[in-house]
Amino acid sequence: MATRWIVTADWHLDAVTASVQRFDEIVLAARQVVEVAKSDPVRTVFVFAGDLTDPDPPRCWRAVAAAAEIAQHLAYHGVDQVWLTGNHDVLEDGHGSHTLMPLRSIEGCIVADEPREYTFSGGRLMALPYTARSRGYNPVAAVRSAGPVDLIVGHLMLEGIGPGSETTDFARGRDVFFPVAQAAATGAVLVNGHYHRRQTYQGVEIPGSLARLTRADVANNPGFLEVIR
Ligand SMILES: [Mn+2]
Repeated sequence: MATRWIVTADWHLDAVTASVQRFDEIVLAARQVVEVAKSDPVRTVFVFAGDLTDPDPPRCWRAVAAAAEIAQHLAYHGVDQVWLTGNHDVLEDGHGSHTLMPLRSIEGCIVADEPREYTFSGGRLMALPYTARSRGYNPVAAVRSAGPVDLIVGHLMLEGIGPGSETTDFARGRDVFFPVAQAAATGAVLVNGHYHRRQTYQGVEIPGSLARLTRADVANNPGFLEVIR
């Protein structure tokens, strides 16, 4: 039986557009993605591909609370889930801290804050999260050492891609590149968060953000990915 991977990324629940806090509407959109995941829990894996919220603004707390509530809800309904850290989620504190840490205590919720493979009932996923410098890794080596996987999901950068709001207003952290050639050689479906416009770039599927976050995103069509594999 094929697995249904529901991939969503770049919620940026702390986002402010022209002085308007976007929290309420983005959480509503996130809950709709959750409803889709819940509609067929047995064969679904919910994947959050990074960038929940910056750790700095005080409003990060309600963003973390919303994510915890959603993760708890998914767990209650029996949906497998994995949450990757993005470049906005991590702190450079030397301890590998990030805004997804509280989700670790939810039973059945996987937080992928290091490169790793995960086995679910219906398939295998390799996570290539963005990490702080103190937890830095070589994505090329990580993919080369991977076993067979169905999906490789990252929150890294793609060389040569057209920049959007993730690169302008939402710049944060350093460049760590998605190992496109090595990942493609595995035969897995390739997915990467970070970029706010839904697109396919060099064979890598990008879900895009759940909302238009700046005026530069006006032509974006926010959504999520459903990968059957
Ligand atoms: Mn990002």
